[in-house]
Amino acid sequence: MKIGFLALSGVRVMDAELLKIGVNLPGFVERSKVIASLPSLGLLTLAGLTPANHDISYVEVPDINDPAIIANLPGPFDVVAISSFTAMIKDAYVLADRYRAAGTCVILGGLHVTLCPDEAALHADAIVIGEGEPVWPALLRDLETRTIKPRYQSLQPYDLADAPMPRFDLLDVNRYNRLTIQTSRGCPWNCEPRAPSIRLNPKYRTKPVAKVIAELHRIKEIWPTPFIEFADDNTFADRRHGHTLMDALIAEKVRWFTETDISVAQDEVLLQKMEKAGCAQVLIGLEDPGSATEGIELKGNWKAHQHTHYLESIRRIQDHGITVNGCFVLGLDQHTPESFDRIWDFINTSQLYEVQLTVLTPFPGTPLYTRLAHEGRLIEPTAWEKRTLFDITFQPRSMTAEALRQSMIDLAGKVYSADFTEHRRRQFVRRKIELRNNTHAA
Ligand code: B12
Repeated sequence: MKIGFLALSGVRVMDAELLKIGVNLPGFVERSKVIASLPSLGLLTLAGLTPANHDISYVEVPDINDPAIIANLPGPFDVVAISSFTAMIKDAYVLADRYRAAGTCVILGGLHVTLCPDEAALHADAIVIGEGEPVWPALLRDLETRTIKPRYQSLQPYDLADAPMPRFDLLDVNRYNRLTIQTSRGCPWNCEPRAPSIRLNPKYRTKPVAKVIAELHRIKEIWPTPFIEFADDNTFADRRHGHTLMDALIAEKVRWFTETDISVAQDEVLLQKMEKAGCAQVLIGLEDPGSATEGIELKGNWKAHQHTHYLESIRRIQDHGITVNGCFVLGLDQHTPESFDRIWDFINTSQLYEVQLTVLTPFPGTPLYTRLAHEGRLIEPTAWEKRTLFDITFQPRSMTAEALRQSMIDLAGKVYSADFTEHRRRQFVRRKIELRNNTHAA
């Protein structure tokens, strides 16, 4: 069969003013360029599980709203497999409907399909709920024997020891300035608004380090000095695995970025290993540096008790030459316009190298969505295209939606101004030089 693995590329923000801030300010231009160019690891993984007798290709469909793109869709294919995040799902449905109208069999899977299967089923010959690997081989066999079923669901957590080699070789590697490798799935901190791999299967699992390194070697075959992003929810949640991974990575001489939590700052040996292993940046969900994080995480409020040592932790990590990208969630129930002054003060004194401001986002299928729906606080409950982490899709508790939007715009204006961005960069470099001089002097 001729199979097309189709990803909808790029990033999205619907609110024109937030978009303008998002793409115009220096900190963001840099980041959005980087972000916009990552392939779909989910589809590359399924391609890796597809037997060689099939003729497969990986295609990124740039903008489905462009008539020229929709008129010249890639193909022809016998089957297309389309991946889904919530913000682009309506585009995915347009794409799916077009292919089906042309007689192509359409399989839909991914996060949004898992969260809203009944809706997705209206646009596909078959949908896959949950992780793709456990059901993909059977689904392909059913396609060959024309016995395809409307739904496939994987319930058991997939053992990452069995993970196939993603087909990085299908990529036009010149399009990307980083590539992803997944080292774990899930996160033990079950945060209320988060909608990543934990929603595919709740069990936290790690991939054997040898497999991670083998994937890196495969990437190096097509890109000898790659920049890697670990597509994890929390790379160091299993500390022992994290140490083993770092031990193996040191010899690889690559630069990389990942997401983790602030507790890595307490593990000096791990930080030393991360530095040696080429860690360029860690993204850490600080949510709100005040006690307002109370309630965001559903397991013991661990994050709420961390803010007192955030500043010290950020310094410790950055003293290892690893920049911290502090991620703040705006619009929490406790937030009033005054909270934004407090967040700004924190950012200003934190010496954070990079800052990510996002708005609380009720993704379907999350505890946050259920709670806000129950409280009647969702604005346009199914405006999936606005689930971008920037657009405001709910009624905040302690301020109006417009006040939240304006406060966000004002804060972003300060945080991403050319001067402050430059100041953050310089601070980091100055501290690096200071530490180096101290080491030489000692
Ligand atoms: C890398 C990444 C990106 C990359 C690459 C995206 C891509 N095309 O895959 C970029 C930077 C482009 C990106 C963009 C965006 N992202 Co993003 N991203 C991630 C990140 C960090 C890792 C995703 C990943 O690679 N997972 C690993 C792979 C293996 O998992 P997977 O894709 O889910 O695939 C598995 C299954 O879902 C299934 N599957 C997937 N597709 C298909 C298709 C078929 C046919 C089948 C059968 C199965 C199947 O099988 C796979 C293997 O089990 C996650 C956060 C995280 N830590 O998980 C956020 C995350 C996925 N992103 C998110 C968001 C919000 C966005 C943006 C909307 C941001 C924006 N404002 O533009 C855009 C939307 C992009 C789009 N085109 O739709 C949210 C999505 C929440 C949701 N419910 O939709 C997440 C969870 C982050 C968060 N804060 O919550 N993102």
